[in-house]
Amino acid sequence: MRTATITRNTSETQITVSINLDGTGKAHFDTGVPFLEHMLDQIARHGLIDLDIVCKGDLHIDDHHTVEDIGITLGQALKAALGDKVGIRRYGHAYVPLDEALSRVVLDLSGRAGLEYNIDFTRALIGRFDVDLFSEFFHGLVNHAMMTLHIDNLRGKNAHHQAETVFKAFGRALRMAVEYDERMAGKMPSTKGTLTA
Ligand SMILES: [Mn+2]
Repeated sequence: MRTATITRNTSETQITVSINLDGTGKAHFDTGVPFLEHMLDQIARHGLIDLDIVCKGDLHIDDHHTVEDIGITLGQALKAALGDKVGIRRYGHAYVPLDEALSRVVLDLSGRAGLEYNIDFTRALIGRFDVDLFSEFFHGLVNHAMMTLHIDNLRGKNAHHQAETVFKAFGRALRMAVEYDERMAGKMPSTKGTLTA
């Protein structure tokens, strides 16, 4: 089982993330930001990744530090759990619809940080949640997981649907990329010989 637990403490947030890439989609969250938890649950369920995330953040200010720092810590946990990446598929992609909304996520566990983020949200708020924070979340995640991530919401009218299709597609794409490929067994999926340098 590829697992990791990372604790990250700053004056703004105290976070512990536990991850199992070979899980069943079991999830537990205690972050104080319900809509983010609804999105993290999509990553776990559709990625078949077990996730336990506990965060005490400065929510009296706003959700910003909590959402960004959960992205950072999840990225660190993902990188640690992936280890040397021998035998994995490395690339993943998925299209996910939800009613009128459709999103595409393509990723490469490349060892390099890069984010192309294209979501034109139709509203600034989903309930109490500021949609600007999704960009902060994914920047934090790719910068610490060291992955290349292309996110495109291709269409959508309902902002909840726009966000949910992105997170479901991210979960699906991540599942594909971290999966072991029988034909790649014992091999590094790179002609460079490493995906961690
Ligand atoms: Mn929903």
